[in-house]
Amino acid sequence: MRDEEKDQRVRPGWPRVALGALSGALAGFASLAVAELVAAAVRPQSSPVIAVGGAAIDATPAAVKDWAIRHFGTNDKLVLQLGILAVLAVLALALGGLAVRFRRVGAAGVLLFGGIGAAAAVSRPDSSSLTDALPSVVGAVVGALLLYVLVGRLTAPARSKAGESGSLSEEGAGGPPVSEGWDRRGFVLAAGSAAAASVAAGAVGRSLNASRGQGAVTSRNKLVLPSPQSPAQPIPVRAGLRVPGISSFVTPNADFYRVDTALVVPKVDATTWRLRVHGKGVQHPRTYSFDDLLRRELIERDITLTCVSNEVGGPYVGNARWIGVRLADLLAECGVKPPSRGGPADQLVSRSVDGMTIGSPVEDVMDGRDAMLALGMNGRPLPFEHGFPVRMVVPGLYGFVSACKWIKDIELTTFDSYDPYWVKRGWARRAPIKTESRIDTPKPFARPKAGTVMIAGVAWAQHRGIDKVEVRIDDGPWQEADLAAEDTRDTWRQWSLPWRATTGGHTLTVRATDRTGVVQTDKRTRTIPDGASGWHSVVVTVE
Ligand SMILES: Nc1nc2c(c(=O)[nH]1)N[C@H]1C(S)=C(S)[C@@H](COP(=O)(O)O)O[C@H]1N2
Ligand SMILES: [Mo]
Repeated sequence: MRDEEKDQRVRPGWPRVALGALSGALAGFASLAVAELVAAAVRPQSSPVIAVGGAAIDATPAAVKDWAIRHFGTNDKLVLQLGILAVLAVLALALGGLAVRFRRVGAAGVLLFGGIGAAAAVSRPDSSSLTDALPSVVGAVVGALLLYVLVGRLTAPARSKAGESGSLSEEGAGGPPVSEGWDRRGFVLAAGSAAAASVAAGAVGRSLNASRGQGAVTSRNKLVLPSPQSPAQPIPVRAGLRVPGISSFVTPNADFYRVDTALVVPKVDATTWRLRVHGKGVQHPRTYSFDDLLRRELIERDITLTCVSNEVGGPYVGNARWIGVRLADLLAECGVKPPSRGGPADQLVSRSVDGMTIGSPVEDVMDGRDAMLALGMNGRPLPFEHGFPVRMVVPGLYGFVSACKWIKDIELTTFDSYDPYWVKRGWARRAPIKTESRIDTPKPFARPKAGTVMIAGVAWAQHRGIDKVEVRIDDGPWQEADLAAEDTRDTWRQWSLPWRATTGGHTLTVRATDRTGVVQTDKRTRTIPDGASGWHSVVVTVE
């Protein structure tokens, strides 16, 4: 009996290990809640989950990231954060269980995770201050102390004799010896108040974080875009077909695809925003304010954007009417010459406030196409998600080599001497958009009625233009589709084909031909390194 009792003290029983695990979970939750609160005072991006998540995004192999974008779409970031929280929860439970036997080790473990969070926060590319470590450090210290105290209650003798402390210690009297030799009341009190305080800290931190960036919001609300000196030509009436199910010719801002690495959307105040232009061969380096850009000649252009991660038939393509300043003019003003006129720099690297780097060919942005620093999207200031206050847009180049959002710096350099973000991760240095087409309707596995069925969709070959779209039913001959009017060669083009559908299963396939005569290839390639190719097919069952 004596031996058994001794054993109980040294080797805590499962109920107590479970309470230890609960303590670990509480300590973990308290750490994150406190970190959230401190991050509200420092900056939202310094919160450990955001920092570790950002580091995870950067460290994720290109293939996995591409897979995540394809499968979770814009929810990829939510999935990532939930994943991190799930891993943390498991670790916290384990540390808590361990702490029942090794109290200091458990607490040290919490500090270790705080250290990882702090390291991630200060090494993020958008971190400029060691204060970014504070949320993780303060959170971890609070969590470690809490775990130490809670587990202490589990192993300390009860503060009051059984009977005096009421139901709390009487409850377990007849059961397993969990209630013996530990401060049940102290534990419940400490755990309960810690949980309540954490919920409060977390909630306050959350709402403070959410209300940050008021200056940016105000600057955006106040912004009235001047009417452009060089307006876009009106969109031809017949550029948009009236076929149910086809993508609208202009993609509304709210529906526009979003692809970026930012876990927290940067909120940049236009009144303090600056753009620096410098680097190799820049004879007159300059810094521009938002007002400097507003005072320049503004151009308005319809340009279709495409993501290199868009698989054949995928959704990461959208068309908008942009307002901005001509990038080539601004570069020329700084004394930049394209390589074809003897300029020493062939790569233009844009940097964003969140540390993204994007490299574009200087030759392309200065060859007369409407490469621009965009301030407006479909008649509105850029939405925060799409790069407010200023982003780059270059017709004909995939977004990852051209469309830097939240831009703050342009450096002229060479492709040989610098690899930007995506290139470091296995994507191509140069990536013109491939000629592609997509069937929007009928949808895959649709069951249309026999008779005339409209097959319709979009085709794009930005800056070359679409000249022909053909559709094939099963293994039949290619039939030329009706092309909608072309807006510009920088925009996608709608097409349609009335089909006399007969009952049974059918495979519909589309291919486009661009104005240089290139027929969309049937050779299927992956999105990495320079964009997917192949024909889009849709299988339907006609009833
Ligand atoms: N700062 C920043 N800019 C960025 C990115 C990013 O991750 N960060 N992603 C690029 C990619 S891959 C694409 S396809 C376009 C997408 O622009 P959108 O989200 O406005 O559609 O933005 C580009 N600009
Ligand atoms: Mo992209």
